[in-house]
Amino acid sequence: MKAKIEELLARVEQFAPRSAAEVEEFRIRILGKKGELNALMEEFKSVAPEYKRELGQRINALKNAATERVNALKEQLQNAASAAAARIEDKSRPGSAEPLGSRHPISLVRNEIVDIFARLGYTVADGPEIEDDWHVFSALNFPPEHPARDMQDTFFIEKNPDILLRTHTSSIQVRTMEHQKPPIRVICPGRVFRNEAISYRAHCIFHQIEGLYIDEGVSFADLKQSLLYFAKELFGEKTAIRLRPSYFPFTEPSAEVDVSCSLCGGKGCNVCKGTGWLEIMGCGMVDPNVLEANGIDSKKYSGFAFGMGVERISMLKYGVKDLRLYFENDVRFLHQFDSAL
Ligand code: 2NM
Repeated sequence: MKAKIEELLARVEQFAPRSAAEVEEFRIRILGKKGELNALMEEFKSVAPEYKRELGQRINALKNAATERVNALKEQLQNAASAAAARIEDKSRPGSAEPLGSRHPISLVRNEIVDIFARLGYTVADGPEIEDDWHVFSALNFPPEHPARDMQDTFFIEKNPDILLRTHTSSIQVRTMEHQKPPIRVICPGRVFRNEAISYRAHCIFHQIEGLYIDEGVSFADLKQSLLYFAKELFGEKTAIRLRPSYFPFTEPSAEVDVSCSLCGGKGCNVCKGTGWLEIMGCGMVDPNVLEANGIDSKKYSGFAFGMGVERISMLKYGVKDLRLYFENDVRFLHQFDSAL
C-alpha cells in the first residue's frame, strides 16, 4: 500500500496538462467519488492497526498534494485563456505596423522620365525581351556585318533563324510602327541585354527609355525643343543642352545630347570632369530607310528618335558611383530611397 501511495504521488507531481479539460479529467480520476484516492481509503480500512498511523498520514499528504496541484493548474490555465481572449477582444489596442517597402531608384527615375514625356503627348509602349533579328537589327537599318550583331555583344538564344535578347528598346518602336499609322508618339521603357563585362559603369542587363515621334513635317528643331523641355523638367529650369554630332544606324543626322552639369552649374567639377557638361542620351532624325522598312512613306513623313540609359541618369540624379548597386538589392542602398515617390 505504501508503494501505491508513492506511485500516485509521483503521478500527481509529474502531471502536465495542456488544457483545463485535462485537469478536470485528472481530478475526477484521482479525487472523484469513484477515484483512485477513495479506492485507497477503502483499502485503508482493512490495514493492521499498527500501520494505520503512518499510512493515514501518507494518504492525507497525498490528498492535500493532489488537491493543491489540481487547483493550481486550473488557475494557471484559466489565466492563460483569459489573457488570450483579452488580446483578441481589445479592439482599441494599436495595430502592429507593417514595414513599408519603397520603390527601386530605377523605377523612380523611369516613372519620372515617362511622366515628362506623357505631358508632351507620348504614350507608353511595351514589347518582348526575347526578340528576333528583324525587330532588333534589320528593321533598324543595321547592315548585315554590323558589330552589334556579333556574338560578343548580343546574347543569342537560337541561331538560324536568330532569336536573341533585345540589345535596345528600339524593337518596341519597330513593333509600334508595324500596327500603328503616323502620327506616332511613343515612349518605350524596358530592360535590355548586352554581353558586356560587369563593372562600376556597365552591366549585362540594364534599362533604357527610347522615344519616337513621326508625323508630317517633324524637324530637327522639334527634336531640340522637346529634349530641352525634357532636360529642364528632369534637372531643373536652369539646365541647358548641347548636341554633338554622332552616328547611329537608325538615325541621320544623329547626335549625342549633353546637359549642363547640375552639380556645378556648368563651371566644371569632378562629376562632369571639369567640362561643365554631362552626356545623357543619343538622338537623331529617323533614317528614311527605317521608315520605309516599316511601311511608312518617307516622302510624306519624317520623325525623330532618342534613347537613354536609366541607370546612367539615376547615377547622375542620385550621385550613385557604382552601377552594380542597382542590381544587388542591398537594403542599406534601397532604404535610402524610402521617402521618394
Ligand atoms: C538612340 C539614339 C538615337 C532610336 C531610333 C529608333 C527608331 F526605332 F526610330 F529607329 N528608336 N530609337 C534611337 C535613336 C535610339 O539611343 C541611344
